[in-house]
Amino acid sequence: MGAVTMVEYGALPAVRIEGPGGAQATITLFGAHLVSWAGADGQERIFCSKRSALDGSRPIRGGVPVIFPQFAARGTGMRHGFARVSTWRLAGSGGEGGMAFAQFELNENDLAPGVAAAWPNPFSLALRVELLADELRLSLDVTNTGTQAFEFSSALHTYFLTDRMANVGIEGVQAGEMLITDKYDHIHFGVTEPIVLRSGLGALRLEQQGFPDVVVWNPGAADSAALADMEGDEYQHFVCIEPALVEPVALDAGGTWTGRHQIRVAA
Ligand code: TA6
Repeated sequence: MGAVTMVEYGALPAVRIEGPGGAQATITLFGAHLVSWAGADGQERIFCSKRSALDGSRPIRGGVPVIFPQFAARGTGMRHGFARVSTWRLAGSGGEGGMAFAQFELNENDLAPGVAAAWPNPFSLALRVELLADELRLSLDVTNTGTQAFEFSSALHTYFLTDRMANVGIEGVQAGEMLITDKYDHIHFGVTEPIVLRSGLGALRLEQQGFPDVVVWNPGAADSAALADMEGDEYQHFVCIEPALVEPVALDAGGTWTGRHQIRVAA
């Protein structure tokens, strides 16, 4: 329990965490991108496209992209920000008391020159990934290490593996259970209840703190066909449920913002 090893995921260096009861997770340094998670029951819970680039040339299609400092095209910077296309550092790992973890960090010195020039604010990001037997905990700290406030948005753009779209039900983002029949792309502002995701793979209970919003996305058949990094009917096999801070907020010099996401295998 608590083993953390370096592995390869495609052509990308990655960290594999082995947690209690056989739980495991894999996170690439490119993007600090969690690409696989299974709890003690061994069921993979995270979708990653078979056609995803896995060489750092493009964002990974699937997993948990870390979105920072911009959500989607809502700003003048890179779509969904630069964190998902930057190479993070493994800053710590370990485990005790039924939990194993790895922590990844990124600051302005890690950015490609063009990226740094476009967003000249000193900052530090820390993504901590904690594995329990039946639970994954993600925690993102954004720290302003400069002398002037900056604005940012963020999300943990989680692609959940499902069996078929027709079997997906989501509780907690709107009144009643939400079903997805084709393309769906919606920001639910101010979600405070836990969310339950049901599919033929079982149920997951999702909770978040710090992130005020939840984005639910599936491209549906037509948009999926237009995505070069998504294969055939893969859109049938995932839904994105993303804890998000969509409207930019100001972070004062020296300040830290924290967003958390817990995903638990439910009965
Ligand atoms: O979070 C939803 C969304 O903004 C959708 O509009 C959809 O385009 C998705 O993210 C994926 O974006 P990407 O840049 O990874 O293709």
